[in-house]
Amino acid sequence: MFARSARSIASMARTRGATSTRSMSAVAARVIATPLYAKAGLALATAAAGTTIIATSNNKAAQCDALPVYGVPGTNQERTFLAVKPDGVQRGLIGDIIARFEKRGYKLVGLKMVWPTLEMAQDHYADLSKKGFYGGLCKFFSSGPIVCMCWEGKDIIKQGRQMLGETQPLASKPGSIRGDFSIDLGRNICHGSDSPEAAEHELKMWFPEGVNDWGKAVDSSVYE
Ligand code: DAT
Ligand code: MG
Repeated sequence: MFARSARSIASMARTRGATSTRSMSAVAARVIATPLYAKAGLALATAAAGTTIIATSNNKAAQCDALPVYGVPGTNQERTFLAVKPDGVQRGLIGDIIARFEKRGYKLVGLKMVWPTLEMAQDHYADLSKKGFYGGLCKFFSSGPIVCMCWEGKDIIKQGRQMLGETQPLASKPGSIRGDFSIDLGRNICHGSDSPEAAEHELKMWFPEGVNDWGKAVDSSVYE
């Protein structure tokens, strides 16, 4: 059932890619709407390679976003929210972390740097609000910019968690991101959604403006 809906969504995306300027203007107007978190004055940049760019008459650009921001769980269009936390940014690990997912064959469909407010951190970690470490965690998460990413591909939610490693870096296997790059629990450098429900919540929260539905030319060399 998921595969069928994914196919129809994919064909919708293809059709949309060929639609007229008039219908694209409506898409552009929607995508250009100011993101919630950009209003905090803290969103620094959004970029993604290979985006389908549509130039509109007022010289702004936007992309088609036929899929919901959280993709289609259980298909090759499954999506997850991954973030390089303030410690990972400080330590210059953004490129290394992105490279692992790129080299594995996953597709980056959303990327931006955001300096979270304390309120944003509290919202992001709301499920941990009863824990004793919640206050310190939120304070740290809002202490500097993070890199927000939306990654797409088969089984990405579970595979993403495995590639990050265990919450406790000391229990993380060498070869995992946390196992290779971190030591202490409160400085484990990265975040990943732990379920389809979490991915939906987090992607809606961090990418209210949507992401980029672009076709990756080498997908036929990644998927059989
Ligand atoms: P994860 O980041 O692996 O999803 P989590 O959601 O349980 O783990 O916790 C969020 C972050 O909070 C985690 O990356 C590090 C921190 N944390 C978790 N357990 C902690 C603890 N017992 N003491 C201090 N910080 C903790
Ligand atoms: Mg978690």
